Amino acid sequence: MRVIQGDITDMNTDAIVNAANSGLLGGGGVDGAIHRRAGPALAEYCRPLAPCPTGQARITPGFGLAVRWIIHTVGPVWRGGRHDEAALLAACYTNCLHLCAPHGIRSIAFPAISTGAYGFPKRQAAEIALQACRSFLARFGTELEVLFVCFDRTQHDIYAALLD
Ligand code: AR6
Repeated sequence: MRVIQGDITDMNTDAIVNAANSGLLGGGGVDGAIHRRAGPALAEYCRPLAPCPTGQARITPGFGLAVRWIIHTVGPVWRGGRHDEAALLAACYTNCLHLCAPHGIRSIAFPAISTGAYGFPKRQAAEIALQACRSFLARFGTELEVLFVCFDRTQHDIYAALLD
């Protein structure tokens, strides 16, 4: 597991993860950036895969992106922490990772799901992300490379400190 600062649409891992909404047709933030660079064929492909419930994941080709696969997951909207937000966020990471082996994915890049428009506290979200991925790797995925791509310095430094 590694953290880097950057734009997830520049990654050349086997797969990148999109922080989508249940409609899967694009939006703002990382979702908007991915749909813009992948092109309109992505939304067309996504249409029959919707709705995607919170915590679950759907896989599509990468279309105009350098990656072979995009895994779309829907993070929870932060509503104070008593609405199962932590478990749902952990499920996002775990469900994305479960799609890797069946699709031959050996490297995957995650954004900080739910920490933008959905308002999840950044440090808690990073702890959940790392914990979910760490448990998954311990159980199944010794070969899998997991990258956390942080758009801003603050988020990067939170991950870096936790990974240390
Ligand atoms: N690369 C990496 N990280 C990014 C990028 C990028 N290009 N752009 C933003 N981030 P958000 P959410 C970071 O809002 O909170 C959308 O409208 C950003 O700094 O993209 O899960 C969807 O359609 C933040 O840390 O996703 C949904 O409706 C993190 O990505 C909703 O927002 C997540 O921010 C999902 O909200």
